[in-house]
Amino acid sequence: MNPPVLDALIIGAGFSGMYQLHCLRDRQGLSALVLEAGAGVGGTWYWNRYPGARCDSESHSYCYSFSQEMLQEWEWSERYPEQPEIMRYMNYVADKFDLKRDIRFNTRVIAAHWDAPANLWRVETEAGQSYAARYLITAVGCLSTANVPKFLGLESYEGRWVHTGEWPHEGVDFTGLRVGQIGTGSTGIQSIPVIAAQAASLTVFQRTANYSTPARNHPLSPEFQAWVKANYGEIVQTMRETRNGHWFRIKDRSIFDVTDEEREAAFEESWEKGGLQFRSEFGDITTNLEANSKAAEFIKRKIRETVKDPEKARLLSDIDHPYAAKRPPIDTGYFEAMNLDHVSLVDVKANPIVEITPKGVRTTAGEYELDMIVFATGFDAMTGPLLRLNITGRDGVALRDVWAAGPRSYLGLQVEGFPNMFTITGPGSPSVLTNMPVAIEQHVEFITTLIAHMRAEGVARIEPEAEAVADWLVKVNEASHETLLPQAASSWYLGANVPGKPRVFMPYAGGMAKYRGICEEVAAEGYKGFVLERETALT
Ligand code: N01
Repeated sequence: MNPPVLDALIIGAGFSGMYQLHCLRDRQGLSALVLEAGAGVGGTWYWNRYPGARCDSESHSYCYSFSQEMLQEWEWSERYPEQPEIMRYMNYVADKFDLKRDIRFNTRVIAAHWDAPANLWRVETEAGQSYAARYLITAVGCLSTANVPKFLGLESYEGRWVHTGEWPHEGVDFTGLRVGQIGTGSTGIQSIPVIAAQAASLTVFQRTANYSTPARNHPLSPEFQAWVKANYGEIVQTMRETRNGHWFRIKDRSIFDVTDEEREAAFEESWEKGGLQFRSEFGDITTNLEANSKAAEFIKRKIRETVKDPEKARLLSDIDHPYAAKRPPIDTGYFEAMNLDHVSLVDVKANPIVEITPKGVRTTAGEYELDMIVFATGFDAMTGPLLRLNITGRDGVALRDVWAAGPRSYLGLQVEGFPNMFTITGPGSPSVLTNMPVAIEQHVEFITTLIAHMRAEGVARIEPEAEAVADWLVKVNEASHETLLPQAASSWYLGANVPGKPRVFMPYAGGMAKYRGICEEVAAEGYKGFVLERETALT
């Protein structure tokens, strides 16, 4: 039996999918359904329950801004929201807008194909259900496909292993265990101090040393909460105007405009304040290598001052890329945890991991016996969540093949040959270089307006022009080279963390504000760069 035809199918019930459902169903009056693999809302936060999981964006800016009522109603408790608090927030939003009735949980999409004669997307789930819809909207996030390196012998390991991005919901008790953790990215840096506080021993396997600045998390005072609520209009305005979508502005001064003493004082003050603002202290930190090296040296010195063991301090401060060329972590006691006697650091750049043995991890320097291994090894970022949906477009062409040499899209929103499919925060959009809710709201609103336009104008089909895709690819590439981002050889922005993945800089680095302007211009010029086919053209 043919499934009933919906207006829109949305894949994923995180920040993107929930807002998209609200926009299409409640504002446009369309029939829309969300298919979600997890048993609840939350997206990335539903899966990333690892110890210490907390957002690096400040809570009052890590939320939806579309509803004044919600901004006034919801109360964040700490400077950075912890995973359980974000889950409470997501459930609050879902309940407020009665979203769950149109979300099918425990429903993993395993394939989607474009049925050209019917002008529909047909979607299959793991449980064998079929769905059909006019528009397919992927809201699968950028960091939702766990990257478990294919280590030789993993299946022979007699202990337990877990990936931070697929953390057991019942939690993990490390008491009395010899734990090994592979990975020191934003996730690993958060989990290490928390695991160290419980485990009998913690062996950290570091491949690339990382910069980190202190988060300085704290409970929010009633005065700050009141200030935020009174000033939300201005805060949201700033988030929309800045490059990264944060609530603070990047300072409009060069590192070379100040004396050595003034620079040092500015860095010290910023270090004490904590958070991602550190990279915004001077406008050229992320664009000029010489300016960047001043910030990098400051952080490396702080690491050496904090870490007492000279060898650990050397390994942790021997960083091979410019500051913030990889996503800069912020931490709560990461370098301090390295001072604990039961925390050891293994350099797996000098002595790579050879295999996982039944007893633990073997590097070229020896074997480490472990009761548990934590993989904080990140994600098959940006393209991974989309490719695992097994999407085929016009003429049965697979997205996997179209993207074999790297993702190609127009504005990170649509792929040529995949009509009426929209990718929220897809590769080629600012997405991961932005405070995510800001990027998500902009994309969802663009897609909603575009669909409304199509319906009003009798447009049955939309996809980008080949030329627009080619031009956008050049722009994405150029924008990345205006920054220092491509200079980190092992960054996941480049796909370099997954062996065999094409090395292409995936997000648009021109800044959220500029991108928003480009999208507005595209819409104002009748969706320039898209091919819009009317109903009559199809009959
Ligand atoms: O992943 P990562 P993540 N052998 O890819 C190492 C967001 N996030 O989960 O750098 C040995 O950054 C790898 O080493 P290297 C944020 O955008 C947000 O930490 O490739 N090591 C690296 O050390 C972030 O950037 C928040 O040499 C291996 C680590 O594993 C993104 O998620 C919190 C290896 C992976 O680091 C991803 O962060 C957390 C191997 N074979 C994350 N393979 C908040 O805002 C990989 N590694 C809360």
